[in-house]
Amino acid sequence: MARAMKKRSMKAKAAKKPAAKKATTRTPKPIELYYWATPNGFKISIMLEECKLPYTMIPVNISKGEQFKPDFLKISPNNRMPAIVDPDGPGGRPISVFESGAILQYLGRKTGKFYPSEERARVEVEQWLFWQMGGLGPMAGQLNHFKGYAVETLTYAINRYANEVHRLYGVMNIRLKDRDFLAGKYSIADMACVGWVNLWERQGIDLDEFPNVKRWLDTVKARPAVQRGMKLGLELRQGIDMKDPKVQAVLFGQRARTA
Ligand SMILES: N[C@@H](CCC(=O)N[C@@H](CS)C(=O)NCC(=O)O)C(=O)O
Repeated sequence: MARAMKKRSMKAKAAKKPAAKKATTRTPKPIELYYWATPNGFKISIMLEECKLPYTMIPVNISKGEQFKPDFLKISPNNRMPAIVDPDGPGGRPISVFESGAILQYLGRKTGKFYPSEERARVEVEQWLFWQMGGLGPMAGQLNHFKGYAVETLTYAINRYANEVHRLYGVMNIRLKDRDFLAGKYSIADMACVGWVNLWERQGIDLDEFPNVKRWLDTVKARPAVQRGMKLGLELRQGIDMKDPKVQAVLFGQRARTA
């Protein structure tokens, strides 16, 4: 008797209990990475790998002009990769971001990783991130162009950019004299630079002149996520000749679009 009553009261209790919530662990939707295997592209593949964010890579073959496809231009109006679409953007709605520096900052804010929120630490990172975006990247890019791709040898242009790149390595070497990474701790600023510094040989730089940069490069390149990021999509570039006039016609001599 007592047992039966107990059973009934247990049943009644169970009836009062609110229905158990269904488990709501949903897998995050992958970020779409519009990408080609270049130092600017590596910045984002490295960050996605470092943060272990799920992503799908959508190749943008810049040697074939895929950066001019209307759907890509809606995401990246500057006809440059990398760009991302995050289906889980602010407010749960999709967001697209172009410009590698802005993407790194976005992913840093989204994950809280490699981009500190404390203002002083954040300013340290931003200074070196923008140093890369406005200095090392463009100067090394121009050097690469005049050294490797220009149809005529323009000594003045080569020297101008070679000197500037050399100067920038010097700035970096001094900065790294008493710290492991550009902003102290490993951050998006290091991710922005590694693909560019990795081209030191092609840039005509003697790394023995810049021992702190050399040590930094070895340390950053030893990270498994960096290795994965810098391998992404390399196979797609195989066999592309940047000196092919058809490729050069796509990439060089671009002028304003009207739409
Ligand atoms: N400031 C841009 C530069 C990106 C950039 O120059 N991307 C190159 C490849 S490294 C590109 O997409 N080039 C296509 C073109 O020149 O049409 C960023 O950092 O995202």
